[in-house]
Amino acid sequence: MQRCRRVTQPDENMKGREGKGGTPFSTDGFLWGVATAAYQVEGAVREDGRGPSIWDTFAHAPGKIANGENADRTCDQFHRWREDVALMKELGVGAYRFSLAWPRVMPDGKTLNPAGFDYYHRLIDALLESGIRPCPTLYHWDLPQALQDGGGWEARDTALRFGDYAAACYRALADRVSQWFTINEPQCVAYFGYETGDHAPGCRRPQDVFRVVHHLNLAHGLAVRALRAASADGRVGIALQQPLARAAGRGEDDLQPLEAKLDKQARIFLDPLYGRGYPDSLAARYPDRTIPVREGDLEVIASPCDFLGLNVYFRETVARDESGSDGFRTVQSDFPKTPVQWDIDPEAIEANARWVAEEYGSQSIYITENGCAGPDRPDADGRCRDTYRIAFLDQYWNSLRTAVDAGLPIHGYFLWSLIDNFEWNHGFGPRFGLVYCDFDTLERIPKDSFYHYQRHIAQSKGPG
Ligand code: GCO
Repeated sequence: MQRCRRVTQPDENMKGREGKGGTPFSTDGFLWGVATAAYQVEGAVREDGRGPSIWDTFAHAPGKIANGENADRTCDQFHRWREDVALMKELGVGAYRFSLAWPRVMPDGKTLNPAGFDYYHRLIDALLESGIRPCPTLYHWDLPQALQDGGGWEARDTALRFGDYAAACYRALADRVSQWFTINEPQCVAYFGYETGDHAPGCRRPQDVFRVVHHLNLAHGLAVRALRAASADGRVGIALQQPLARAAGRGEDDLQPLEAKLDKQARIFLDPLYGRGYPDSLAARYPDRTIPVREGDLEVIASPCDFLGLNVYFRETVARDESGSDGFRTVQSDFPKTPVQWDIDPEAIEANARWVAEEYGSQSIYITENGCAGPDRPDADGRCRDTYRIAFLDQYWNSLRTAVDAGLPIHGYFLWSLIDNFEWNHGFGPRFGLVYCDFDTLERIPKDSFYHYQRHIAQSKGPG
């Protein structure tokens, strides 16, 4: 099973597995948070002048999303932000990682819609009043459809537009926002959006995918530069998908597919970000794909960041496969599984953080996503007993703790997700939330894991 967005049907056997309790931290200043993304939680897709995004178009196209679902309403955070902020306050988190919808702020991707910021003003003010740090991501996959019509991420112009959009966001919000993420998982944007076509805009043009990667990297760099120009003390980084995978076997030969996957999905982003340019191996392996680097681009992409975000769920297992250019394919592992058949691989946190710290010298790392999904629903007494999630989180928090104790520079952790939401092409089936959402009534019910995280955060606060 491929990690990203390929979830299978929930396995009822996982229900009822009890957690033992993760070891609490007492790390001063460690940031505990939760994460969501605009298209997944906001709804209100036509309010206050919001324009259509590629995900609106994709979700409304027949056959793209499980059960023909879309996020026109989803959990309606656009109208229920008060309730959600109150839940976060009750939870005790120190930060909320959410994303700004580019088509809300610039409906056509370039013309400012001041009303589009009103919602974010309200949300950010409420977070600050509750003592929660707002950590917006500028791009979590909802490109304005108008920019797609002009070429999407295959067009260099989209990266330039992103720089302007980032500057507009900083102008509007940097007085109250101190920590920013530029782009969430550009790997998924490029490979699911342009190679497999499982995500918006649903293209299958592998020959163009490195062009898309380069423009995403450039967009990131331009956004970093725009922040430096706009704010002296704002901090910024990117949120990447976990770089590491596992080899299916133990032989020398099994390392080759690992390297090939690292080059294609991790180093192609990390190397230029850290000033090394693109890996040479790519040109040899993919002779028909070009990376349209222009003079000065690599300097822009390598603009220093303040931290690196890693979304960590598990390490995919890969085996050699010479049938295509990649040289690797993802295979099943014998790891225990979550209800949606993702591997339970707690050491993935420590291993990934160690790898970026050692390979790239990353000085400040945030785990920007971690969590698991299941078929959660409340019992007859109204309580949602997601014991499998509690067991999962305990194991991952222990790995996090081991990593921090070992001196790895991890400064925060954002649990995916605050609330059940729209899981891309899988629709509303897989529920990742600490809070259950009834998508008919929009009622919110904190699950058992909500109270578990609440206790964990409370116990993890240092003695002062
Ligand atoms: C991602 C996204 C989230 C997902 C989450 C669960 O990493 O794919 O950032 O939007 O919903 O990871 O799949």
